[in-house]
Amino acid sequence: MAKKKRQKPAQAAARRSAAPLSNRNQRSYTIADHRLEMPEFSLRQVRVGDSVRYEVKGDLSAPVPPIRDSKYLSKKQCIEIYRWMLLNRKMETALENLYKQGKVVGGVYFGLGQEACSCASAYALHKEDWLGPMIRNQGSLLVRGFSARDIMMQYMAKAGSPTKGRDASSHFGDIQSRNVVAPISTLGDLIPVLAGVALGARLQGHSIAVMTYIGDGGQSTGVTYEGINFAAVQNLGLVLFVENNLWGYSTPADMQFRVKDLAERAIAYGIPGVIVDGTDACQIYDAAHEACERARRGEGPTLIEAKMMRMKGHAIHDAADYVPKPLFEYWRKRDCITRFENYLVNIKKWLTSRENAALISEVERVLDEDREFAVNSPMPTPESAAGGVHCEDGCHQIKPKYGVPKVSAGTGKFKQTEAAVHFR
Ligand SMILES: Cc1ncc(C[n+]2csc(CCOP(=O)(O)OP(=O)(O)O)c2C)c(N)n1
Ligand SMILES: [Mg+2]
Repeated sequence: MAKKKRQKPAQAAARRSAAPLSNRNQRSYTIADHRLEMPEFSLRQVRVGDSVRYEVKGDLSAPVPPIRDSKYLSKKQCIEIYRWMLLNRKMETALENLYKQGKVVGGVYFGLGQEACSCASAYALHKEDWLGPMIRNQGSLLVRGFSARDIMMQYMAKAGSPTKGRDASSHFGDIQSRNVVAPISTLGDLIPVLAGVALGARLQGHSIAVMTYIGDGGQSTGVTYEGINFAAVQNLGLVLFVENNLWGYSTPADMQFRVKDLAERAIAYGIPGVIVDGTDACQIYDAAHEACERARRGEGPTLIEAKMMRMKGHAIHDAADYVPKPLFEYWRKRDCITRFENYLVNIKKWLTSRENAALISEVERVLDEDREFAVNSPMPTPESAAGGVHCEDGCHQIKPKYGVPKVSAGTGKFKQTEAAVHFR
């Protein structure tokens, strides 16, 4: 009889670790992934002499996926979002030209390829909700009620711009009527600020949605962790879009984090994580809408990872030469506007070619008018430079938006008072 070969200890250990764990030791978590395509490719850094370049590995020949039908959007709403996306893109093209004409003060930042993410996300907000956009979310600002004229004047530092020419490109908001917190350049810092807005609203008896964005690069910051964790622990209505556009400056996402999907980070915060195709406006809207509804019900934050590609350099000064060309070609075929246009005109037949052409030329007309107005409007006077820094009329009151509640001892219920916060 053949003798049974004795296993070496290392082999036995390997067999043990490959054996299925009992249910008691095993945990499973769910990340909802709404994409109709799951691209699998990776970027590798290659050193050639003194220089470095990136190589892309994976199948880049896959057919372009269809748009996923929205569970919530009507025909009219889809067309409205499409219009915002067109305005977003055309405004940024106009800004690029104004920069080349020497009319812009400072740089220009683009959200090319990310218009669906900006516009369809902000479209899910209600009037009483809040938005904290980042530099590429100029489409979100348009949806929230700023005009292309405001944004172009801001870039040209005109007297009539939101900051009256005192601050750069994206650094403006509106806490009075549009509920927009000005972007904060320090990456991640908007997250605790927006969580604080939700907390403030809740102390005043309102559960609202507060939406902000962070990039694949910016999500590595410590304050991102602190902000999301605080919102999670406090059950605040934070809707965080992690815009994974594959690059942070010239650093590819593969050199930024080891998790497969950034949505997986949600598991460690104990909140829902969702993945969407960032070039599909319907997927973006549906995820944003569900997260906002959850927020308004007081059920806490949601992390939504939107996968897409930054289709230009970091800003206008960056030619993005380090991006492998096949990657651009792959994502250009997935352009969010071309795909949405095809969906509306050819798939759903919600727009005839003629209606589509009329819509595009109406957007161009509005933009031309706004650009002319912005170009011809005056620069600020030198004397005005120091204005608006300190309160000029003595002390003023900033009234709480929703009224100040008081937590009465014992009941934990809110009572309204007439109190207001004084700033001196
Ligand atoms: C805390 C912090 N570190 C560094 C920077 C400089 N910085 C500005 S944008 C940027 C890259 C951001 O990449 P990502 O978060 O992926 O956003 P994207 O530009 O791709 O939209 C860096 C490093 C900063 N503004 N804040
Ligand atoms: Mg990025």
